[in-house]
Order: sequence, then C-alpha cells, then structure tokens
Amino acid sequence: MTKQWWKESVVYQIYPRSFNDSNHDGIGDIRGIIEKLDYIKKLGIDVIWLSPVYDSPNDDNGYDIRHYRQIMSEFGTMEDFDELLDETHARGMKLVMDLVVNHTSDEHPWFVESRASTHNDKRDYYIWKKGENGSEPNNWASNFGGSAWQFDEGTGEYYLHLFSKKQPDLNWENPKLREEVYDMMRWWLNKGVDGFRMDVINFISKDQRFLDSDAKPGHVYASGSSYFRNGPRIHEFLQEMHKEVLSGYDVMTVGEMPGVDVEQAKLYTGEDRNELHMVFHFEHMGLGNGPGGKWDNQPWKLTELKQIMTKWQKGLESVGWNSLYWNNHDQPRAVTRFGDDADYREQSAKMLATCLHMMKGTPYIYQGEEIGMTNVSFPSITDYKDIETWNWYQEQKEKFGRDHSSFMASIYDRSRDNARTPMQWSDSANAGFTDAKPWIGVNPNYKNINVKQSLENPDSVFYYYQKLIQLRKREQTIVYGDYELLLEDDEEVFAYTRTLKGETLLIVCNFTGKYITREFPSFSNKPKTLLITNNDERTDMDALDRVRLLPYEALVYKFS
Ligand code: TEU
Ligand code: CA
Repeated sequence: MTKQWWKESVVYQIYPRSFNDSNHDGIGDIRGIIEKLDYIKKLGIDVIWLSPVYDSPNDDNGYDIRHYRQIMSEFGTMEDFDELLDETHARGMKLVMDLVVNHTSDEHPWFVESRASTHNDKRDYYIWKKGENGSEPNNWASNFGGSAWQFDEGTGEYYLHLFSKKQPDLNWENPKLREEVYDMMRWWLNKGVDGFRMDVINFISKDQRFLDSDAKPGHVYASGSSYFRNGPRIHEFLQEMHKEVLSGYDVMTVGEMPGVDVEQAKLYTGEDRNELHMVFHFEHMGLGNGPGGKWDNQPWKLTELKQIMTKWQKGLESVGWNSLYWNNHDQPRAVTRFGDDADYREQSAKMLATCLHMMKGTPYIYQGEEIGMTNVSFPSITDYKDIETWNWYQEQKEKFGRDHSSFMASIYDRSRDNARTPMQWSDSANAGFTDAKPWIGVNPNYKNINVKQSLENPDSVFYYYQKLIQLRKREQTIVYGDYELLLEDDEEVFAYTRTLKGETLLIVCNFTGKYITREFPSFSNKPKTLLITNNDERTDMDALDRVRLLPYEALVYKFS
C-alpha cells in the first residue's frame, strides 16, 4: 500500500453559508472563513473541503451552480477566494473544492441556451425527451420529491432533474460537455486548488434506454437509481477525467456516491485504476431508515454499524482507500445520532471521534463536530430552509393530510438543517456567527456549546480531537495498519485492532450510557502504553483481562 499525503491527512468540511459572517448580512462568507483559518489550523487540520462557493441562485444552497468560474456574491469575490487559497496554503493546509457536475442550475448560460430551441449548440448538454402519451418520459422520481422530469413550454419537451427542477442534469454522453467540464476543472487546479469532492459523481452516466422502474403500490414515481447509479459508462468517464485532468496534478479526490457498494468502490478507488482516491458511501448513513426511507426513522443496532464499517475496512484494505465520516451537511449531527447529546454529550462525542479516527482511511470532520454540536428542534416548519425538508413536508401535508406534530419528529431526527444551523463560536448573540439576523436560526444551546468555551477548557471535545489528530501524525499504525474486528456480536461495545509491522493498537468503545465490563485476556500480559482515552482514571497499568468501562468510554492501547 503506497504512502500518500491524503492518507495521512484529516479533512475539515466547511459549509460556508453557516460558518462565519464577516460583513453583517447574516450569511457566512469567504472572508469569514479567512478569519477562522487559525482556528482550523489549531485543530490540526491538513485539508479543508469547501462546500460550493460558486455563483448560484441558491435553490439548493449552492449545489445549483449558475457560473462555474465565479464566486457567489453573497460569499464574496474571486479576490476573496484567491486570498483564502493563499492564506490556507500559507498555514500549510490544502483546499479542496466541491465539484458539482451531475447537474447545473437552470440559470446556467448553458441551460438558458439549451432550453431556447430544439436545435442549438447546447441542446445536448442536457437530457431532453419527448413525453409519453402526454406525460413524463418515464416514472423516475426526483430525490427531492415528485417526478424527475420537468415539462418545458418553450420547446414542448421534458428535461431530466434528479434533484430539484432548478437542477437540470447534464448529458455526459456528449463529448463536448465533458471537455467543458474538464476545462473548468483544469482552470481551478491551475489556480492552485488541491482537489475535488465530487457531488453525486456516480450518477453521471445514465442508461440511455430511460426505462421505467418498479413503483411501489400507491406510488406514481419510483427511484430510477438502478438506471443511473454506477451507470454503464461511469468508469470510462472517470478514467477519461483522470487522463484529461487529474493525472496532471498532485491532488486529492473523493467521490460522493449514494448507493455505492464495496465491490463498486474497489473499482472507483483501486490504486491501479486511475479513477478516484476515495468515495463517500452511505451504508452507515442508512442505519435506522425504515421502509419509508430516511424520514421513517427506526431503531438501529450496533452490530449493524460494526458489520457495515468492517465490511468497508476489510473490503478496501489492500485495494483502495476509505473515507471516514459520521456526518456532513446533509446528515443529522453525529453526537445526536450515534451518541447521547444530553447527559453524555462530551463523553460520547469523544468516544465517536476515537472510534472513527482510529479506523483505516482519511477522517472527515464536519464543522461543529469538533465541539460536539447537536441536532436542533425548531418549533415551526417556517424555521426550516432546506429544499428537501420543505418538499417532503408539503407532500406529507397536502397529499397525505398529515398533521404538523406527527411528522415534525422525523424532521428533528433527519432534516439536513440539523447540520446547517450556524457554527457556534461563542455565547454572545447569534452564537457569534453574525451580528445581523442569521439566514437560519441558531441552535438555542449555543450558550453551553461553543468554540470559545471549548478553547478555554483543556478537557473539551475540541482538544480531544486535536490530540487524536496529533496521534495520527505520530503513529503510522493509525494510518496504515490492518484492521480486525473484535467482539463481533456485542451490541454495546465496538472494539477492534490495527496492526502494522509487529505493533498492535487495541481500540475499545462503549456505545452505551452504562458501566459495563469486558474481557481482553489475550492482551492481558503484554506491556502497553495508553495512547488516548476519555476516562481520566485510566493508566498504562490497567489489567485487560477485566476492563470496567465508563459510560461512552473510549480507550486506545498500543502494544509493541
Ligand atoms: O447529495 C446527494 C444526495 O443524494 C443527497 O440527496 C442526500 O442523499 C440527501 O441529502 C440525504 O438526505 C449531494 C449534496 O451533498 C447535497 O447537498 C445536494 O443537495 C445534492 O447532492 C444535489 O446536488
Ligand atoms: Ca456575510
């Protein structure tokens, strides 16, 4: 397994709209990020991934791009961006951009031209089809509700949009479109950006038959994902992108890939395949999804989580590379979802961090995770801004006549806005995020959970993350060691080892709020050092034939 800087790195994801407002308009911006670079550096971060900052009408908060080579005016100017890039590099960190090329905004000049007539240069940049007997070309559902096809009066045809109708899908079958995308990527790389996180990149190749998929009884539309997820030409397109663009630069790539499995990921990340370095899979993000999908939240089991993580650890072990994450801008907050955001908030946030950062792969921290930020429960639906949440709400209310309270619980569990409330910098007004009215409400718990307080408390979640990151720099076994799961059937403890050249790490994480005891007799007589724990009482000398674990305790011993 070759050594690579991006394997030894820790990535910090910034959702710019919610990070830091520098100019008093209630919206986070690029100058606001520059102000906080020292904070990010202090944490020990190597790479910053910026969610989209391109010009956008913000139907989906920047994931609907109007101009690929311009900065959203709410976020600042290209000069601000260049300064951010310079200042990031000056601190020895790298900057990775979000690349959204499955779709553009409907306000992108390509689409404006494309929709203007059936015969123009840009018509084939998008996916246009005639209707079938007066309705949509097929029954595919949009990820944000309703049909994935939108009828366009001007030319009397439908265009495909797997997300909102303001996000028309690009036609990757067209070589001219592909060349435009590659050219744009080179333009950013030549500026000096250090790589891309590629939005739903495993959706870009569509099965050209555009067949109906099987709809559930009572449903008109159905996900067409089997016809575009890891589609027929996906590997060809990614290899072409590598040849045309990525091979010329020493950069990092990670493909966001809903529905990808380990076998596919071996092809995407295989070191000899020249596609991508890593993928984001969603298997652990699907935990607790009921028959009704993500809004239908059900209890989940630790054994399921362990089985998923282990499958990915072992599956990519000698082939490719994992990305490790508990949350992002689309997901609930990790400590609420996998830990306990009440009595054991700090303890469980540290435990989750340990469990993830000690696995093999590149860890991603989502803004606020490093201080243990939690989900939010806003009283009114009008407090929510996310298009996915709104579309679902409207469907439930209008179509199914459900009453407010019956589905707010789902929103509290799963709305993407849980991740999008402003970063909590201090206990002053609006959590120090802005001195204007923030674009989305601040989580009322900011008085107790904020950066200022975390930096003042040596025992905080922040300093625990800092220590984890420092350990990674020191201990090669954390980066390159082989993974082995222990206690496979245990519903309370996630334990595993990492081994490299005769050195072994033992990681033990209590996923419950209870005191429990576990036995590790095979480790009991070996000399060891304690690398990290969230239990103040623990020492190098503790016997391992019987270990009494505190609620949400995590410990890491090294045997060499
Ligand atoms: O997300 C892809 C995606 O599949 C999401 O719809 C995700 O599954 C969902 O949000 C979970 O509820 C990417 C971006 O991360 C997301 O923010 C965008 O809205 C989407 O693509 C469209 O660009
Ligand atoms: Ca601003």
